[in-house]
Amino acid sequence: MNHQRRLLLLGSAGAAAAASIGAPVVAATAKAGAQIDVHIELHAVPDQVSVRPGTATRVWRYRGKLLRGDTTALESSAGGYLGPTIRVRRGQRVRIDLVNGLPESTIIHWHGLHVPDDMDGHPRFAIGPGARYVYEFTVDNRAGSYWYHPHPHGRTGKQVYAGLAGLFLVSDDEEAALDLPSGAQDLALVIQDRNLDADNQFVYLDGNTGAAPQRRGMMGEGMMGGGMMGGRMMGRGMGSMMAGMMGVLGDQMLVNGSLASPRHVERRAHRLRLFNASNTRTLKLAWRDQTPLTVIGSDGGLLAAPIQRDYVMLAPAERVELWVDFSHWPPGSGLVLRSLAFEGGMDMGGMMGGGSSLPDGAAFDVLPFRVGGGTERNESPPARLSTITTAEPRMAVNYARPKVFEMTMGMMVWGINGESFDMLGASELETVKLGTHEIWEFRNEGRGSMMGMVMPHSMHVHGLQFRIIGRSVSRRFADEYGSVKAGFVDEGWKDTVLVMPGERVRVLLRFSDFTGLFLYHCHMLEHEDTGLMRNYRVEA
Ligand SMILES: [Cu+2]
Repeated sequence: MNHQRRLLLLGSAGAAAAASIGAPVVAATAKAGAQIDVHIELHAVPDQVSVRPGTATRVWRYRGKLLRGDTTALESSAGGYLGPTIRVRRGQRVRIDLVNGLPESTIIHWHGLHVPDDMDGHPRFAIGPGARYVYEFTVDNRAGSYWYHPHPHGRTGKQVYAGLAGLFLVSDDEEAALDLPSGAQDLALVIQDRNLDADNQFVYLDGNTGAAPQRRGMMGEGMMGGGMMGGRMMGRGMGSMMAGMMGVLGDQMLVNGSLASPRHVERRAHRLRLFNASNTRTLKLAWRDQTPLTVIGSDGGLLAAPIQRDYVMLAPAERVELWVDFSHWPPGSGLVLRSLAFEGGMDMGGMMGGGSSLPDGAAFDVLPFRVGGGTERNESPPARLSTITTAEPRMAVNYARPKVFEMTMGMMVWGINGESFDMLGASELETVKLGTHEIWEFRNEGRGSMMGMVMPHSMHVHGLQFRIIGRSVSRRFADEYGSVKAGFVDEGWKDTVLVMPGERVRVLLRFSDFTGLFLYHCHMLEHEDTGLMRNYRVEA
């Protein structure tokens, strides 16, 4: 496929032009006549939902329609604003039509999936209001907990905050043979922090999100700098500008798109799939009673075997799967999933935080559970879960010279190696050969930052799953690092990795099947939107 030609046909300008004449934009790698197993239409639309008692919250959300396939392939979310959960099996051919019912352009990214570049939701494919983008791909991922969300350049943070996100769960034969907890015992929990005003509307940077026009009077247009003092609502001006770059934190925890209410669980084994879909906040998850966590999976599916952790770190876009046997607790007991305090989070002495009173790294309750009655079963997870090939750094073509990608800050703009986002550009360093392995090192040492300030980043690579092969931290940050390091789950396949202040993380990547232009970026969405995102190009 001639790359330049495809860009001409399918770039944003082309997409907009196609929309204006009503023609759907069909991704170039769609195969005419291929057998489709699942066909879904997703409409991105303004809506109103009950997020907490009182006035309904204006949101943007995905609404789905199943046009072909098993009825299990699409499940509407119960309450809240999340999009429908898409459930597919590895090997299925999927067609998904995105219909943009929003007043601005958008595009969907299938987070964690291995798909061709024009199916991946790169911002160059964003479509305007009223337009349709047709995705078609074969699900080639391991069983696991993936998700989908918008990816238009500069507006991903705002659109996700407004409510656009949904789950994409993949199953396969290897997983099915394990007979893991299913049905009501397979709980997906999407954790997001938000700020809500007194009228239950989301507050994002300089105003409310959602379909309604911003009510500037109420949002304190004149509150210039009010947010600097840690007020709930950021006015326009310096505080908003800084939060727009550093990140937006909320003080209200939402689970699956509504106020976290107690989950009633039976006294038996459960599979808990935890998603951190927050814009910027990192979680340090643990049971409040200090019962250790049994981890069975991460971003790219099941681990080789269950592992124990006292807590797990979960940066924005990371996932972790837990095995929990609730029969360990007496009937009627309550337990609480909590985020523990940690050092090294985004903190600028109360100046930051998008108006939240809850700093990054502060402790808070995420979700209470109520344990019901029932028989004691004492179930254990299977001792072997999956086949995970050993990561072999020597397979990398640059084994002797890992590529270094350093998170940098310029004049109010983020970057990688000093370069911010360039829609169609990729440097020589960012060019890789199809069929090869490479080692990349993400460095977070605060180069170019103001006042030596360094904050965590959540690095995500599109189009593949990678392996984490090494971490090191500078002495200056050793104490802060000590409060998080026991919570990493680096054993399995990953698409997103937390890189703490002062840290260097080495990953092993394989570029297979698809050439083209893919993204790698920080998944703290305000960082991404303000430049901490670049392309890499896979060449034949
Ligand atoms: Cu970041």
